[in-house]
Amino acid sequence: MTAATNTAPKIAAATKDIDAATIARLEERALFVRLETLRLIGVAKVGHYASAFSAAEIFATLYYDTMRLKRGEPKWADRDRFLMGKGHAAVGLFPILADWDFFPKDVLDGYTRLGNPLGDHPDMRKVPGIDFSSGSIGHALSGGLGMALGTRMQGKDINAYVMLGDGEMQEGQVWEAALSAAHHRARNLIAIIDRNGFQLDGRVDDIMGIEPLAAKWRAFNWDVHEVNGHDVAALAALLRRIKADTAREMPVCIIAHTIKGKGVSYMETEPGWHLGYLAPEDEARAIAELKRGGAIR
Ligand SMILES: Cc1ncc(C[n+]2csc(CCOP(=O)(O)OP(=O)(O)O)c2C)c(N)n1
Repeated sequence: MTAATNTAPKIAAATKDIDAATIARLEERALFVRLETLRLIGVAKVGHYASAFSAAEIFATLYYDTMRLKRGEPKWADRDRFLMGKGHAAVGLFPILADWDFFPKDVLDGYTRLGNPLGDHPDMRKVPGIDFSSGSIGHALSGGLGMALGTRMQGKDINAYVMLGDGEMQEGQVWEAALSAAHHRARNLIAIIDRNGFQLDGRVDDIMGIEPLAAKWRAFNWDVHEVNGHDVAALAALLRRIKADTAREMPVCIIAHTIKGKGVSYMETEPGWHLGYLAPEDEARAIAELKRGGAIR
C-alpha cells in the first residue's frame, strides 16, 4: 500500500498533455449533454437540470476520453463500467449512451413517457449500457466495488467508475463501501464526487457537513485527488494519469469541484433548481445562454 505517502492534497491543474482538439471535442460533448438535458426534460416536463449540468464535463470526459467502450456494444464484457450514485442526473447520461449506439437515438424522444425504458432514474434491466439501477442514493459505490472485485477475479482489466453526489456522502453505506474497497485493495474502483455544494434542499455543509472531505477519504486509505470538475483538460489528464498508474494498490477518490446548474446563470445562483421545469420560452433562453457560453469552463 502507498497510504503513508498519501497525505498532501493533490489539486490537478489543466495540463499541456491534452491537445487542443481533444479539449474542444470534450467541451462540445459537455454542451451536447446540457442541450440534450434541456430537450429531454422538456419532454418529461419535470427533471433534474441542475444535477445533470454540474456533472456534464465529468460525463463527457469519462465517455469520450477515459472509458474503454465499443460503439453499439453495451454488452461487451471488457467494457469499463459506470455507476451513478446520483441516479437522478441520468438524464445527462442517456444521450451519451444513445450517441454510442447502445440504443436507438429516437428512444430519447420518449424520455419518461409510458412504455419508454428511460425514466427519471436509470434502470439496468431496461436501458442498454446502464450498469446499475439507482435513484435511492448511497448504494452505487457498493455496486461498483462488487464489479471491480468481480472483474478482477475473472482476470479482466476493467475499471469501475462511480459518480457520487456530495449530499450522498451523508449516506452511511458510502463509508462502509469505502472501508471495504480499501481493505480489498480495489485499485480499479474510481469514485468521482460531484462536489457542487448542494443537495436537494440546501447546502450540504449546512444540512449535515462532510468536511474535511479529502482527509476523510485519505483516512480510509484511498488515493485522493481534487480537480475543477468543469475543466475537461484537467479531468482528462487526471483520469489518464490514474489509468496509467500501475503501481497504485488503493482505490481512487476524485473530488470534482463543480457548480450545481453550471451553464444557466439563474440555476447557478438559485439552489431551488434541484428539480424543476422550464416553460418553453425559458428553455429557449437557457439554450441561447448555453450556446453563447459555448465552451463552458
Ligand atoms: C436514500 C435516498 N434518500 C433521499 C433521496 C431523495 N433525494 C434525491 S436527490 C437528493 C439529493 C442528492 O444530493 P447530491 O447527492 O448532492 O446530488 P446533487 O446535488 O448533485 O443532485 C435526495 C436527498 C433519495 N433519492 N434516496
